Amino acid sequence: MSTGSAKVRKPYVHAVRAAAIHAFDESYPGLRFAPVVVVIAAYDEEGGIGSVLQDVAPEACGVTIDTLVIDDGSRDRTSEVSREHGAHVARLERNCGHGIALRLGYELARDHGAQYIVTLDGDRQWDPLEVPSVLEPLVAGEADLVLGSRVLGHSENDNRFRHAGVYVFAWLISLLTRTRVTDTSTGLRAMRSEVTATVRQEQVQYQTSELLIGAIYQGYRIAERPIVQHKRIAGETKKGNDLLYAFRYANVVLRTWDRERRAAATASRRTG
Ligand SMILES: Nc1nc2c(ncn2[C@@H]2O[C@H](COP(=O)(O)OP(=O)(O)OP(=O)(O)O)[C@@H](O)[C@H]2O)c(=O)[nH]1
Ligand SMILES: [Mg+2]
Repeated sequence: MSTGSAKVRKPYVHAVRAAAIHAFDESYPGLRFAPVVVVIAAYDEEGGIGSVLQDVAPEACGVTIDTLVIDDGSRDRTSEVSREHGAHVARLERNCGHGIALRLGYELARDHGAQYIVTLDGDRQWDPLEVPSVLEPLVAGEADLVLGSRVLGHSENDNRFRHAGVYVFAWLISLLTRTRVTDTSTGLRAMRSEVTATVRQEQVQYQTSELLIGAIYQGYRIAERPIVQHKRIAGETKKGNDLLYAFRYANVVLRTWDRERRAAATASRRTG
């Protein structure tokens, strides 16, 4: 289980990623994705992934949807179950971490023609039936990154510490970036593919806030839609100790904010 610190550099990641891309290209020669690709990073999620995939509609808001599962070194049948449910699958042969798995998914989606990328988790905490709700502002051209917000909607999570953290980090990021957001770690997000290419991303496990803060500083339009967060339907959490999680998340928020505001200031000086 990889619950390691924010930017742990695993020496094998580069080779494992390259091998996964190579194998994916061999499995799907000439692949051209639908305009929307739902990307799911999954690590030992054989119990939940099928249920997630079966409820992703093949079309929403007038655009067709494909699914892409990044199997992050699972030791169970995550890849097989995903294929049985119609997903494209790229497999990292060793566990690399949620952020690395998602970025591989973004890259494959972009390289094979996706216009929009939606993220979900493999444990069905985020409801595939709500994909159209976050997709709608994108397709309407009203936003570049849409967050599904459990604060605007509802959470079935009974972990009060984690739930309080959602409010605290929303407050902090809103204050730092002067952009009102209510849910910064949501797993249900929709974005223009371009956002995933232009925003700097390095985090291995706390990547949602990094992408969000970077997108805000690059001037992308952020929107939120109410959604429901359910309880994990199978398997175990991969996130580890809550206090450590909160501490590391805060660290990532502050460092990313500092990095991105400096980068934005430099860019605006250059353009005069
Ligand atoms: N944390 C973690 N998640 C991974 C990793 N690789 C892929 N994932 C997937 O990332 C998604 C989120 O992980 P979860 O363990 O559900 O994290 P979470 O939703 O914040 O935690 P819970 O509320 O306890 O479920 C799941 O689909 C995981 O299978 C990894 O190395 N670490
Ligand atoms: Mg989860």
